[in-house]
Amino acid sequence: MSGLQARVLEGFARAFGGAPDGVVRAPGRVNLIGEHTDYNDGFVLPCAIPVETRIAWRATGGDRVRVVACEFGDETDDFALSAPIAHAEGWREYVRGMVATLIAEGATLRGVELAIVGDIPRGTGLSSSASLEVAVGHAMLAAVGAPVDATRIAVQAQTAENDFVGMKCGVMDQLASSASVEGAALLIDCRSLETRAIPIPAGTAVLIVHSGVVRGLVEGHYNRRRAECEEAAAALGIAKLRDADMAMLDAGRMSAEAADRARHVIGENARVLAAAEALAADDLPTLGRLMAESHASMRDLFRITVPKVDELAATAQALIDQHAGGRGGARMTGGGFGGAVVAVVPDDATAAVVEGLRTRYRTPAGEPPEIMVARAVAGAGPVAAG
Ligand code: GAF
Repeated sequence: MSGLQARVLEGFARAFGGAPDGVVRAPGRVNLIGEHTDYNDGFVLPCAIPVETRIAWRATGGDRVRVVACEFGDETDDFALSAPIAHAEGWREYVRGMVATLIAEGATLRGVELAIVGDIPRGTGLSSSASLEVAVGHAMLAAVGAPVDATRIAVQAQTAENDFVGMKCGVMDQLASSASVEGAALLIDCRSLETRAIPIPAGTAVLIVHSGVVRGLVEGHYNRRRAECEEAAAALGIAKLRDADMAMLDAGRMSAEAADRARHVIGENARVLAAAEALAADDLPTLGRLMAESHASMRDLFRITVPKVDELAATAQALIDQHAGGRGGARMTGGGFGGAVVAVVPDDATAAVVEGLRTRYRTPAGEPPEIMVARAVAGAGPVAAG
């Protein structure tokens, strides 16, 4: 039995007594390329990673949702399904937001007991909140025997985050957690919500390297970038920057800053599509070049990197050039202002790149970086008993 499975079963027994009716899981994600494109109706290329939220659930009937968060010292929550669901602090807000959204969208839910565990590092941009929302959705629907549609539950999780929590994120994190395919990255068209699994070639590793810069006050920065994109689209007379092209930006219809944001989004969408083709063709030099261009665009045009993250991405790229002859690349991943760098590296160079990063990079606290060598896992679903 995995460590998380044992923890969730023990946590359930401690809080509620006995055994759950079932266990569900929803993974975190890392984005290979396509940053701040999702809410512009563009393209992204994330993959789900082997860290996750796991929830043990038991149907109790009646009206109450009773929850224990085992990673938070067994803190609890308890609320009714039949009354308006009030806001709450911390992890409770995501649980309540997802339940409120399911109800608002017509689900008939019944009372449950939920025990939550997880191993996604918080503050690193690996989508712990999206995975919590998606896992709660799976548990609530499983408890009433309702089927789960991977795309619908992702959009409901996004709605919970946008309208209940107040973070105006796009759909990438939730859809990656919900619909990813084992061994593949997921090319998502965030307008149509169509997805295409792009197999990650055998012999290729995905490294996630934490800069040690914990993302603080991110929501304000993030929501401002989103508003700037909306302003740029409005100035161009279009609904979303997906429909913009570089030629439109020369007409001088907006501030230099807004034009830079739009330039990033237009370039990044093209890079995602090219990166998906490169990955599918096992063309790691091209993928690496696109990742480097993406990082430069986030730094210079979208302005969401910080100096330590720039240093880490440059260090990783130099090591990939040195040990893999440029077969692979590195870039900041996630919403920005700290967090992690993702690197795609051939297996034969992984040990040298990891060792080099531990030797050459120091976090702001003076430590070597935390590094995860990840494989792409499947999206959310029930966990088999045992
Ligand atoms: C965060 C958001 F939640 C995503 O929707 C996405 O916009 C990402 O930042 C940036 O690409 O993870």
